[in-house]
Amino acid sequence: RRKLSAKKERTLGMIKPDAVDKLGQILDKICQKGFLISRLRMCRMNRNQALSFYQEHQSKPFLNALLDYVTSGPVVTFEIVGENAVGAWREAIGPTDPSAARKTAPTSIRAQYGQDVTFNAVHGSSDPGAAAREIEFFFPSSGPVPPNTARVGNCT
Ligand code: RTP
Ligand code: MG
Repeated sequence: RRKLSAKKERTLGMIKPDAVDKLGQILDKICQKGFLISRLRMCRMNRNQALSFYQEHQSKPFLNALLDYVTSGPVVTFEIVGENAVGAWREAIGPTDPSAARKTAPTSIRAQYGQDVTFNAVHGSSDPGAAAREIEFFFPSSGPVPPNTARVGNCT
């Protein structure tokens, strides 16, 4: 029986450029953990798009390294739908720093696929408000999502 407090949520997940060559393994792991992916696309962000996506980090010392990283190649982004999706997905990816993840959350995605605190393989929305904004960023509700057919599209 569903708990009264259980609420269906949405969150935005992203496989960052350095982990896209492990796409199959990471998607397998996501499915094994029981997540439902409702929409998914592959695209490449330009610097302005990445800055907009990471606007909460505008004044952080790691901003430029982060923008270099996420624009270095295509990303695979997806919407996850389910009870407590935001928190459950954050838990599944593990702590920001993969070396910490390997100690405290060894079965997490960052423990297995992350390299270091910058190159940490995956993203997860931090809260439901950020999730709504980030889902709209990659899956805009007005206008068609640009088709990515023969080649990887730009994230416009
Ligand atoms: P994310 O947003 O990607 O899910 O990661 P997060 O919440 O765990 O970490 P956040 O603080 O939001 O940082 C966003 C991304 O910036 C890079 N980063 N580098 N000290 C550093 O050099 C540093 N800290 C964070 C990571 O790629 C991180 O995921
Ligand atoms: Mg974050």
